Amino acid sequence: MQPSQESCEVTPLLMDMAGSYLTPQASLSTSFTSVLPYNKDSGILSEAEAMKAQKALADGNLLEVASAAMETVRRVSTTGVNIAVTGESGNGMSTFINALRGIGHEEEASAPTGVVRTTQTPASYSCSHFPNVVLWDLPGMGATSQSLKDYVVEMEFNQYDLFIIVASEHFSMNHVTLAKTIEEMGKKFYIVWTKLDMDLSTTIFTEEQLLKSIREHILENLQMMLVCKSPIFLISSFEPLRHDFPKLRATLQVDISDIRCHGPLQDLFHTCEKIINDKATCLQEKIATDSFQNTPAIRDADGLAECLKAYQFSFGVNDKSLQQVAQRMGKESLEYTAITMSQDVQALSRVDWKLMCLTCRVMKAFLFLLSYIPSFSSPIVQCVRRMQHKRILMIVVEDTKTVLRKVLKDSSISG
Ligand SMILES: Nc1nc2c(ncn2[C@@H]2O[C@H](COP(=O)(O)OP(=O)(O)O)[C@@H](O)[C@H]2O)c(=O)[nH]1
Ligand SMILES: [Mg+2]
Repeated sequence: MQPSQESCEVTPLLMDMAGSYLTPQASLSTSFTSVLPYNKDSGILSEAEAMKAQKALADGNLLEVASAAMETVRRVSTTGVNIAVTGESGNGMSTFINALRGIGHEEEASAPTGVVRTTQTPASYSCSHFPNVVLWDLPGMGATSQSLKDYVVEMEFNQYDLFIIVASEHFSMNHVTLAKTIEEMGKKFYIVWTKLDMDLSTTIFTEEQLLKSIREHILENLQMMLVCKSPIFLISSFEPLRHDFPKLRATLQVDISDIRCHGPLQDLFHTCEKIINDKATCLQEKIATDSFQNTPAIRDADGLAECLKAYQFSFGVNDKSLQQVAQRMGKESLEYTAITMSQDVQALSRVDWKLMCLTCRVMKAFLFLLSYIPSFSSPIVQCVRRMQHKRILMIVVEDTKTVLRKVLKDSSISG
């Protein structure tokens, strides 16, 4: 299956590696895979970004990690995204693409539409609302292939980042199977029910009843094949400002950004998580020996509040650092401080039962009584102290990961 030559909207499609334009013949002999216009390498974390985040975390500088995340998001914000529009012929796929692009079907750059089958090969279209996104108008199911399996192979479904399944008038078994196939590929898809204007003009129900029944009809069919819930939009391509069309645009905007950022930010999280875990292991080893008492920041090894502060500072989840991070992410400080468990030792001892046991009155009384038997006392006190410190350390480590997840999520949304 080759991409159509009928679309000239997305110029990179017709460029060869040297940047020169391919002749139609040359292009026709090029595989579909090789002409997908974007370099997926931009969707991974660069070595420099990983190094920067690693160093920042080792220094407990979460603000710098937040900057690294935002830089990554900025870099990948132009990564190409391929969206396939698929369905059955005549459902209104090409008309939907024109509506999404905000152009009429009579315009020269529009996707050809009509009652006869107009789309025989995949055709690509750019869209000014979504820079660096290619909308692929696929031939309808059954137009070219014998079976859905053939269709999926011929259309090279694995090349797309997101699918829009267009349906109208009825939601067929073909639509459901298509949805199931895409779901099994681990890809995201939307169901777009179009020609709503036609449904509304012929129905005997109120608009509200009609919308509800269409939605239920789609959901029932999807559930028959146990397809998970996916976004459903009820639209008319002739009224791109009404019904679910604005919501569809907004959802697309978020998902396109998510597609671009997901891989690199996941990489960044794993890189950071490893540093956090290594740092925790190192501190645990210190705690296991007596040397932790000599750690300058922990002057009094018994002072758990002091110990908590020292670990918070070491991982960059102290109040001041969280405030700075929140500010960098354009959020209220509270949004960041409220998600951490380790606000103060008293609060911590209430929510963490392990720490509660280690710091409760019974434990204190026990340690007090032990102090009358000095030969016993010292090793047991040391052991309890170590357990307390380890527990606090692990809570701070978990908090650091929680804050990190939020930083990555917020930076992805801001992108
Ligand atoms: N009333 C109405 N007609 C539509 C709508 N979308 C598409 N059509 C019509 O449906 C027919 C098939 O549309 P087309 O986009 O070519 O379908 P495709 O084969 O799925 O690409 C055309 O006559 C379109 O004008 C819509 O939202 N409302
Ligand atoms: Mg078409």
